[in-house]
Amino acid sequence: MTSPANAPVTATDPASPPPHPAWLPPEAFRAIGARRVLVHGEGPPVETVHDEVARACARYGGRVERTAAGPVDLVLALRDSGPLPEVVPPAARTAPDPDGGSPGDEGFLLTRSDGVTIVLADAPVGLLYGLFHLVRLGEAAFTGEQPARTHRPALRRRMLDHWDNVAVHPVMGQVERGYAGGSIFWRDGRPRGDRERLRAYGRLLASTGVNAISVNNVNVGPTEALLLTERLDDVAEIADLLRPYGVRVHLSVTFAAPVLLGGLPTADPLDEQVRDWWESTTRRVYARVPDFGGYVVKADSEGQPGPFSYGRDHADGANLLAAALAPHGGVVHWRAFVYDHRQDWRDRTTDRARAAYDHFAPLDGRFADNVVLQVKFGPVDFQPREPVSPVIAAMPATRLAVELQVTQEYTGQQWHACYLAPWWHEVLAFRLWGPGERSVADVLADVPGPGPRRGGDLVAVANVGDDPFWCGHPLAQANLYAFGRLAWDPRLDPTALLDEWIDLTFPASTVGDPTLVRETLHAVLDDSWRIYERYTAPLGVGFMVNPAGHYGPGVDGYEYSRWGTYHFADRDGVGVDRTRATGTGMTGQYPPPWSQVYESLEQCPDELLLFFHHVPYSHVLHSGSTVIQHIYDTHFAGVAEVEAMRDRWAGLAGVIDPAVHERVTERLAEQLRCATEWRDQVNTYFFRKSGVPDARGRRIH
Ligand code: GCW
Repeated sequence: MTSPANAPVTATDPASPPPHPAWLPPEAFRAIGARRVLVHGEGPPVETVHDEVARACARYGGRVERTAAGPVDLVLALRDSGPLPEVVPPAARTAPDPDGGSPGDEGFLLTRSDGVTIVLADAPVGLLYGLFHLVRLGEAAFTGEQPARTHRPALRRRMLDHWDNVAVHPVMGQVERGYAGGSIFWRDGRPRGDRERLRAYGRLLASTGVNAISVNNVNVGPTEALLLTERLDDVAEIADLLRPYGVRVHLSVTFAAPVLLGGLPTADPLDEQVRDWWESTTRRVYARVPDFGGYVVKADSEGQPGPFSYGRDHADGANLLAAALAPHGGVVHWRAFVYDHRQDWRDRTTDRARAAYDHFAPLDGRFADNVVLQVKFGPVDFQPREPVSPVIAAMPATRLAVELQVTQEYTGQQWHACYLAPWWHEVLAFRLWGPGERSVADVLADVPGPGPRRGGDLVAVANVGDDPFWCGHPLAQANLYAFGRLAWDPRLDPTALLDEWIDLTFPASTVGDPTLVRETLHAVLDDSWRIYERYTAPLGVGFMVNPAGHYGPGVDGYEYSRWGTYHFADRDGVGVDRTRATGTGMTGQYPPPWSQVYESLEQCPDELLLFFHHVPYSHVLHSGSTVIQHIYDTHFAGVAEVEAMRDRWAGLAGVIDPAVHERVTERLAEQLRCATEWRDQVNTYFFRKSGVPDARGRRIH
């Protein structure tokens, strides 16, 4: 058994075979490829649409043309590209846009009448999104009459951040928190030049609706810093490859760039020369990459430089970069992940979970219009269970991005099957001001109501690498897929998204037993995030991971460290007191009713109990179980469920692609080993601390 720590990094070079098609195998295009198709319009993404359709038609017997020469089954047309082709039925051309809104920059209108399916868009990329919508529909796109419906993304920017290093970092490697081999962009300090792989990636992203990526780690090292200036050509090359897919490129930059790259004595955001340097540097970036997206900045965070060094605050810092980007239409994603990473564990007054709010909420109203404050979804750090960050409710005058983690740093590192869409859905659907009020998704989508009205982005840390299956774990592709789809429409149901992904990735005609495949994938993935939660840190307390790589258990791994992630277990109880009454007061950062709900031991939801409260092991949960018995029960249950996942998966042998089957089988074996280790360490730890035996008499070591 290969363990994650010493798993070989899969290297491929430009000449290597193309990676796994993921959710876009040729078969997914069968319904379109069998039709007579007209593609009308110009612009790079329209060419992409045409090429996709042409490839599908060559395979499945249809035909594609640019001007109608006869009857067609499908029209994909840009509305402002001259008169619409004759074949577009009069009803479709004159029909007002439903919902009163036009497709806009990225949307499309879909209708079907008189046997013709019609996709109309106002901008080329809308046509591309329309095409991929048809791919998802398959044959259903070509049946019956369909009234006109406009599809538009709920969120303006749907972005993946790559924590890829250009040069291999001595500790973090080529990709920080990357679990899928090397970087698709960089290798050993150079661009890896695998153009086909980048095109394939752009295609996958466009098919889910992702429209922006950043191409380097937010921890910016000396080599990475140069991408902004002398290595701009490397960035431009990526931008050129992704442009046809409607994906704009952003860059992580270091706040110290004026010193490091510009030779200035300071990076003080209020210094005139520093301003000039950012302005001229940014001008050069746009001269080279006209549709450049903007900068991503991790400042004063975990050792990265920032405005604090100059006695300035984060509004000063963010606005400096925003001013340089504004004339070109760019944005700065300024991360709110600012906390004291050198805290003394003896100091009970400092609470890392408070930090982002304490730093940023007072700055609301001071950020320029093109600053997007990028907030991790929870107050601590991408844990499998945390409350939603109170910052999202606290900054009505600031544009926000909520940051998720598709890469499975704390959720099994792509060795464990862990379908994260249900978790993200829960976060996005969380009603920040209580039942009936606006959700996180509403804030980002700028749905009217009290509270923030600036709209925002959904951003996630990417999970791909040069692994033949893109993600190490073939089933982790579902997370990448679901992220893009949720960013397009946060109301989508995670189970339905899994079905979409299954339909595309395992088309019925390519597998032995489609029903068995669907049932097995649901059995393995539907509840996998909750299963992961069960065998890891209990009741929202978080961490308990091995500090070396955040994989596997380490109950006290962080307990006496400087990182601010403690559980405070002793012989009597466990949990972090964040109440206003007796703890750090973090509950007061939430608006009502949550400020009261989290404060109250009686009302606090079980799954967050130990995040907000320190309780005795005998404390009785809403579930009726004591805390200690809950810990034992969930850990035994979690491992049993992983066993069941493994057994279910075995039933797909000979039914799906053997390479996929084998890879997942290998990963499930490791998941079971690791889950067992979690169970035994956590249960034993709490048994030894509390002395309370398992009420069911199971073996605890
Ligand atoms: O979760 C932590 C990771 C760091 C990461 C940091 C961040 C890029 O362990 O590796 O650094 O978050 O989000 O900046």
